[in-house]
Amino acid sequence: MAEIVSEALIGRLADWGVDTVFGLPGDGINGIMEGLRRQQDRVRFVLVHHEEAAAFMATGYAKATGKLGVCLATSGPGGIHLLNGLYDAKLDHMPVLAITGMQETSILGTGYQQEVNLDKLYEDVAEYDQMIYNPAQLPTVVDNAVRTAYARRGVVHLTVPNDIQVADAGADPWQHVAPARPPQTAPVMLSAPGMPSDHDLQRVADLLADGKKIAILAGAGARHARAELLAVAEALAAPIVKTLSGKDTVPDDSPYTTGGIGLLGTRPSEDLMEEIDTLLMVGTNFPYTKYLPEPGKVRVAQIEADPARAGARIPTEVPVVGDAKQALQGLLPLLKPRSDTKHLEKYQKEMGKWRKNMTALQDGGREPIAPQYLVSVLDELAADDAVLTCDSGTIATWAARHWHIRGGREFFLSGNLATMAPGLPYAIGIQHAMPGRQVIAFVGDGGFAMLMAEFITAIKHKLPVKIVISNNNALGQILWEQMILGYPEYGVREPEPFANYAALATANGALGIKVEHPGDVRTAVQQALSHDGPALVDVNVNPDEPPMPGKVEYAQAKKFAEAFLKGQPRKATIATTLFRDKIEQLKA
Ligand SMILES: Cc1ncc(C[n+]2csc(CCOP(=O)(O)OP(=O)(O)O)c2C)c(N)n1
Ligand SMILES: [Mg+2]
Repeated sequence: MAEIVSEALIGRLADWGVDTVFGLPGDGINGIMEGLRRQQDRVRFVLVHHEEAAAFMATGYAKATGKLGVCLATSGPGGIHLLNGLYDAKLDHMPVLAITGMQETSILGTGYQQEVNLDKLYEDVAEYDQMIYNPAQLPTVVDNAVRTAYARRGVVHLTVPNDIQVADAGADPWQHVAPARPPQTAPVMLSAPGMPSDHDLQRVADLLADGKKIAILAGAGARHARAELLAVAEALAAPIVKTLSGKDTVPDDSPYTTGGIGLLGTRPSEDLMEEIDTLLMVGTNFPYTKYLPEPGKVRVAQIEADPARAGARIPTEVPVVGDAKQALQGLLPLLKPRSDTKHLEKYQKEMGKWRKNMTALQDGGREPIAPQYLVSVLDELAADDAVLTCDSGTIATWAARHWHIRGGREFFLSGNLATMAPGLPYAIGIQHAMPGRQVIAFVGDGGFAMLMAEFITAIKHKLPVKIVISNNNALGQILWEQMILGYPEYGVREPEPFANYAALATANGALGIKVEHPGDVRTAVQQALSHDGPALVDVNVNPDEPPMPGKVEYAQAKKFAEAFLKGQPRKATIATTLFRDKIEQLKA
């Protein structure tokens, strides 16, 4: 059998170390499916139920492994479905390759069925975006695509017309008229050097030496630099604030962290940002600038991998380009260790109070179930190297505050796109890459429902993922946002009764447990975590539990009160929950 283009395409990806492709077939990619069939010993194809999920799986795979994630969709609608997941990869800087089908070359431009110009559609999302017109372009375009995905840390796209997919891989049908050979390259790539210059590092050290009250802000780009971050924090006697995507940079119980920042962050982090005179940003492009110190009030140094992003959020005196781990290693010997630890101790004390306040909200005696209690049980029972995926919603606040990074735990969610629904597909992508790890998706009812068919994917692939749904029968996050805007909630609650997602699991042969009372939470989570296969725990939680900011500002409280006055439904239960939250914290 002569080698066809699709076979060469998949083979070249295997040469690059690709072992998994997430996708869904269609008449636009039957040739590529044949390529995958022929290469099945080298590359596994994971059949999903929705292309958006395939793109999320590829993104989750890339987030957890650092390797290229690959997804595949048919021409037209399939390619359109991929987009949300691809934008998630783009915004969180993950190397992901999308392969799509295209109508055969002879009818391009004739308005044939499903003729969508995917190369044009992907122009904005992709760093490299190429239609393959001629088998001779292979394998170089594959090499270029993969190298670009890694080098620019983003999305790349190859679209292959049907006739090219099944063409002879060695075919070169046209006369050559350019003074060039058909391209030939090797599947190799080297990362840019990660160590900044001595001069730049010295400037960072000098700036830090002048600082009296310093904070370190660590993001996802510093996930591989835990030891270095802690060593620098110790030397500077300065607390580390973590962005949500950087939650697993350092453990939550470390005396060197004040936890998260932003709406779902901690009060000590907010106070710290208001008090400091010097900020060291490491591996972060934190977008919520309102939570950064006021420009002009602080001196800022930043260690950032991408020169375009160094100094992009706040006036930065010393922007340094490099890898977080290597740069911090280079910086450490230049720092004079501080004996005055008053600044650090102040925030350690504040964190002691904050932790007590959070523990007080993990009240297992409340009916309906407090979502904070649900996370606390999961936190206690999950493995020390568990991977938690999460979605946008109030669940992100509960996970940020009540899921604790310890040991080798990891945490992933859609950081910058903040899209709903990736939690479940991320878990599937990650479990494929890490079969031995405990992988848990902590998601809301809204996000889960969007792509819930992928739980069937997990069942069919016998993936032991654990799904824990914080089911408040509402788009909870938006409910509170509407009230903070000063208006009563509208169009954000599902009609009663609460949906039963556990039934979806049991009906398809997985473990599914519906929980309605706090006394049943622990046993259900325990059972799911120890179950040898996919398991889903669907927990009805209090829909009136507000994710309060770490520090409530007067303006926010006023808007909240305005919403009440304008006719906010369920005022009484919301007020009761808030009142009980405060009482519990005062008791603690
Ligand atoms: C695709 C998408 N649609 C809408 C939103 C806006 N949004 C953010 S959080 C949220 C509510 C999520 O509801 P759920 O998953 O049930 O979590 P909850 O907030 O109730 O805990 C919505 C609608 C979004 N981020 N992404
Ligand atoms: Mg919800």
